[in-house]
Amino acid sequence: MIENQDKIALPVGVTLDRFIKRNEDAFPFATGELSQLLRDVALAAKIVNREVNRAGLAGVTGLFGAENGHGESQQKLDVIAHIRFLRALRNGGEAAAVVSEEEDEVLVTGNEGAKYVVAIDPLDGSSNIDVNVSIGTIFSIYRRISPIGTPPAMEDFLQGGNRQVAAGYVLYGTSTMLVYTTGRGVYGFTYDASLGEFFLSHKQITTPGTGSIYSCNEGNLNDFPDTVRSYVEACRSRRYSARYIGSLVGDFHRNLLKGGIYLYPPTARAPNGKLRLLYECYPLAFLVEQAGGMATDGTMRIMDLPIRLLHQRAPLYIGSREMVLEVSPALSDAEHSGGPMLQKAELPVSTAIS
Ligand code: AHM
Ligand code: MG
Repeated sequence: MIENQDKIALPVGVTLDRFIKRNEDAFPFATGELSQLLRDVALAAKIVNREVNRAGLAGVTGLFGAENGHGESQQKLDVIAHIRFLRALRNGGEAAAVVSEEEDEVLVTGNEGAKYVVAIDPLDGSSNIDVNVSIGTIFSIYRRISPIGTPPAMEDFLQGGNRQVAAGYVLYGTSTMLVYTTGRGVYGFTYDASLGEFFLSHKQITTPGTGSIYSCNEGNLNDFPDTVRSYVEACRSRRYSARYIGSLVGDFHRNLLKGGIYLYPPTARAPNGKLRLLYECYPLAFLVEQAGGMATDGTMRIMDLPIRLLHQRAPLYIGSREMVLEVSPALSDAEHSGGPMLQKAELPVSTAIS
């Protein structure tokens, strides 16, 4: 799964900038644009981190008074984070277009010569903003398929999860972390605000093969499909721990490190699930697979799910491999009968940096 491991193994304590630079040097065709894009994301993350930390003081929590395109009320910080990331990506020059949870349409940056496009949920877990609970940013990067030098197209974003070249998240928690993958393992960086730097703190993250934490909104249990309801009941009877923040990044991050499963099944209110494929499910699926875990919609690998709409929703079962297999019976059967879909060798390989 992880190539060039020796070349990118650096002592914990290196800065994100240095790590990205060394990482880039390990790949002969690297031209530095993707590296710059990752630095732009990190810069915006620092700015958003500052806004999140002083949100109560600056009076920016609470509703902005508008609704985003999906009829969800926008929080002030959602809007601020959206603007910060957009500016960083536009001014950095390496993103031709951006899709954000906060806007219906593709946002064109004017950087027509850029090779990449970015899908982003600028501030996820918005219901937690006002109550000082962890929130996060999720991002996903594609190499555009529209000709470079021409306006970017919607198709650039509808390539499917396997075409991601990088993905990651920022967790604004007890400390702020940036975790990302370019398809060669998962690395975590912790922010030192006094120095204004992210430092490598979690080298080559691998997730436990199983765990004893399950994370879902159990208030919706009666709406869950039978297989999922039975699985949750099994978790209870095994005395697993229920842990659910209601911030996907926080729940995902905890389970990634400790072992566990996050579930957002279809419900009566959200028959296709609640989460968005492009900037929530795909990027976390890419990360979890790179860490040795698994992500499905209950019937197939999230990375293989076709996408037709920018803001398409999907059910999500993600985390430790054994646990996700248990709630995805068709895939489990395929694996046991030697089916090809879940072989580790099939982890994404379409991630060359150029
Ligand atoms: P958001 O993008 O509006 O913040 O919604 C996504 C969030 C996830 O972070 C979280 O896991 C989930 O919605 C919580 O949903 P619910 O309140 O239905 O449990
Ligand atoms: Mg979201």
